[in-house]
Amino acid sequence: MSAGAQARGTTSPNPPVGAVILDAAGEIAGVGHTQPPGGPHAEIMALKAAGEKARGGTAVVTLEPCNHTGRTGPCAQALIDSSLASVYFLHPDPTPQAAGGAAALAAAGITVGTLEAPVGVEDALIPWLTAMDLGRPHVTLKFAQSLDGFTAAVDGTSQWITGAQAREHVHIDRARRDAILIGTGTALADNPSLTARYPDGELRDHQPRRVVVGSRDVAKHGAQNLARLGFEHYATPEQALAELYASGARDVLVEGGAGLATSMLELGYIDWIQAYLGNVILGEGTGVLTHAVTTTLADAPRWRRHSVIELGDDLLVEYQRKG
Ligand code: AOF
Ligand code: ZN
Repeated sequence: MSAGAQARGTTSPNPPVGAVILDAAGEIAGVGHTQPPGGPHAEIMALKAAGEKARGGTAVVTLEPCNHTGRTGPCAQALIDSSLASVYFLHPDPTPQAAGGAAALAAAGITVGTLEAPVGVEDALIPWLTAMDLGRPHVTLKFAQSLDGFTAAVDGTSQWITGAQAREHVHIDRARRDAILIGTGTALADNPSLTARYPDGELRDHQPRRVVVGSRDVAKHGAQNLARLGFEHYATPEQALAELYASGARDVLVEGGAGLATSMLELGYIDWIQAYLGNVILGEGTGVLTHAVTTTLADAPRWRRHSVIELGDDLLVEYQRKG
C-alpha cells in the first residue's frame, strides 16, 4: 500500500501506516498516512479526507487501528464514530499499549478482518515491525558493485559504478531512512555528506541522521563535510544500534565501507540487502566485505529475494534475511 510508503522516514518512532476509506459503494473516499510523531495517525487523515462518505463504508489500514490515547486519541474509536461498516488491516499492532483495536471495533458491531500484503507491493511496515520485534533498528546494508562483484576499481575509484538513475534512487531511499551509518574509514577516505539530495544538488525535505561507527577519531582528521553538517559518532555497531533505537530510530541504512559491513553482518545485524549492480566489469578491485564470512558454500546462509528493480542500465536487487 503506497500511502504508508509516502510516510517513510518521517514517523519514527511511530510506524509509517497507510489507510484508505472506501465509501458504501466501494469507491475510494479518502487516503491518509501517519503524520510525524504527535500528529494524527493514518486513519484520522483518511477519515478527514472522506468526510460523510465514510458512513457505511470500509477502512483498509496497514496496521491494526490503535486503541489507546497516546500523543493522539484512539483510532478504533474514531472509526466507530464514523459509522464504518467494516475495517480490514494487514498487521496486528505488536505494542501492548496500542493493541486491542480489532476487538474494540468488533465489540462495536463493525466487521473486522485481516488482509495479506499484495505480492509485489512495498510493505512499508516491515522495518518498523522488525525493529519492534528485535528491540533494535531494522538494518539495511546497501552497496553498489560491478557485474563481477567489486565495489571499487584497482586504483580505488568507486564513483560511479552505477548510473544517474540508480544514484537518484539512492537519494530517494536515504530520505526514507531514520539514519545512515558509515564506518570511520569511509568517513575519512570519502569525505561524504550523507545527505538526501535531488539530482540538481538541492536537499530533499527529510534528512536522515548521519552516523559514523568505529573507534577512530574522525572529527579532527578530515571528514569535513560531516563535521560541517553534524554527525553522531559511536565506537561500535552494538552501541550505535542501541543509542539509535533508544532515541527513536527504527529504520537505518548501512552504506559501508567493507569494514563496517563485515562487522554488522558477522554480528547478525543485517536484515535486508540492497545490491546495486552497475553495468561494468572490473576483474579485480575492492570487495563488499573485508574477509570471508563463510569458508564453504554449503554453510553460507541464503537470503530471500524480495525484488528486482531496473534503473537504466543498472539493477537494484533486494534480499531479506530468511527466518
Ligand atoms: C494507528 N495508526 O497511523 C499509527 C499507529 O503516540 P501516538 O498516539 O502517536 O501512538 C503511537 C503508537 O500508535 C505506535 O507505537 C503504534 O503502536 C501506533 N501507531 N496506530 O492506529 C497509525 N502510526
Ligand atoms: Zn491510531
